[in-house]
Amino acid sequence: MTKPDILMPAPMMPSVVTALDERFVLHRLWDQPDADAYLRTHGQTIRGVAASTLAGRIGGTLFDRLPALEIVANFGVGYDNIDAAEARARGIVVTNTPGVLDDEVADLAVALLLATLRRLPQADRYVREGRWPSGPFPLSPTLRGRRIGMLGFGAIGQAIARRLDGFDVPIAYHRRTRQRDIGYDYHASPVALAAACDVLIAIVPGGAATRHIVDAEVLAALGPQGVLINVSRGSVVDERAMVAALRAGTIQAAGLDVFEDEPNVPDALREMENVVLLPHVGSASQHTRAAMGALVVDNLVAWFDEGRAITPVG
Ligand code: NAP
Ligand code: 8YV
Repeated sequence: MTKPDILMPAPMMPSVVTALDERFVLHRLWDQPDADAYLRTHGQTIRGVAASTLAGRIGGTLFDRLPALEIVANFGVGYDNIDAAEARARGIVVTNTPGVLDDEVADLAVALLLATLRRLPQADRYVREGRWPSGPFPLSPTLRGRRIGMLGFGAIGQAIARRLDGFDVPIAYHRRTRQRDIGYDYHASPVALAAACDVLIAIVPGGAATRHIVDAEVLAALGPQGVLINVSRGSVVDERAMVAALRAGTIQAAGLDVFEDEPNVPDALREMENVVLLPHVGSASQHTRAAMGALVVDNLVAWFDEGRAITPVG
C-alpha cells in the first residue's frame, strides 16, 4: 500500500519526525531551499499536515496549495495558529493535543505565580551577582490573603484551581458559560473578575474572540496590588496597556509565559524588575512534549488507518 504524504512545514521533535518517517512519506518543507517551488511540485499529493506554532499561520493560502489535504494535526492544545473555520469549510479535519499537557501547564502556572510574587528569579540573580553580602534581599509580596481570578476555566484552568485549593486562597472564575455547583464564584465579565481578585490568571484560547480581553480597563480593575499571570496566548493581553500599567504601578507585577510577538519580547518588559518572563514553556518538559508528539502521530495514523481522528477540535 502506498504511504500517505504528510507535510511538516517547520521542524518538530525527533521522536515525531522518526515516527512519521516510518508510517508516511514525510515532506520536510523547512529543509527545502525553495518552499514555493517544492509545494508546486509536491502539493497535489499532500494529504496531511503536522503543524506547530513554529509553522506560521495554517489557513486558506496553504490549503489552496494542498488540494488533497484531509487532516491538520497540531502539536499543542491551542490551535489559534490554524484557521479552523476555513479547514471545516473545506472538509479538512483539525486535531490538537488536549489532556496530555494539562497537569504540566498547571504546574508551570503555579510555579510562575509563586516566582512572580516571591520574586524568585530576582532573588537568584541577587545571589549570582554577589549582592547578598551587602545586605538581605528585599522582602517580597505574598500569596497570603490574595484572591485568585481564573480568566478561562477549562481543562487547564480547572487543573490550576485544583492545585491552588491546596494553598488556602479563594478562587473565582470567568468564562462565557457559567458552571453550576462547582464551588467557585462566577463573574460575568473579565473586568468584574479582575475587580474581585488580586491575582488574575489568564488561561483562555487565543484568537479573535479573546484578543486583548485583558485591556487597560481590566488592569485598572485588578488594581495596584494586582498581579497578572498569563499562560494562555500573548494576544489575550494588550501588551502595550500592560507595560503602561506595570510602569505606572496600576498593577503590581506580572508573570508571563506568552507574548504578542513571540519570540520577541519588548525591551520595556525585559528591563522591568516587577515581571517574570518565560519563553513559552508551559508544556515544555521532555515527558509532556513526548506525549504531545505521540498524540500528533497517533491522530495521523488513526485517520489514515481507520478514517477517524482521536482528538478532533470542536
Ligand atoms: P479549554 O479546556 O478549551 O478551556 C478554555 C477555557 O476558556 C474555557 O473555560 C472556555 O469557556 C474559556 N473561554 C473560551 N473563549 C472565551 C472567551 N471568549 N471569553 C472568556 N472565556 C473563554 O482549553 P485549555 O486546554 O484549558 O487551554 C486553554 C488555552 O491555554 C489553550 O487554548 C492555549 O492557548 C493555552 N495554552 C498555553 C500553554 C503554554 O505553554 N503557555 C500550554 C497549553 C495551552 P467558555 O467556552 O465557556 O467561554
Ligand atoms: C506548546 C501550547 O508550547 O499547547 C499549547 O497550546 O501553547 C504549548 O503546549 C505549543 O503549542 C508548541 O508549539
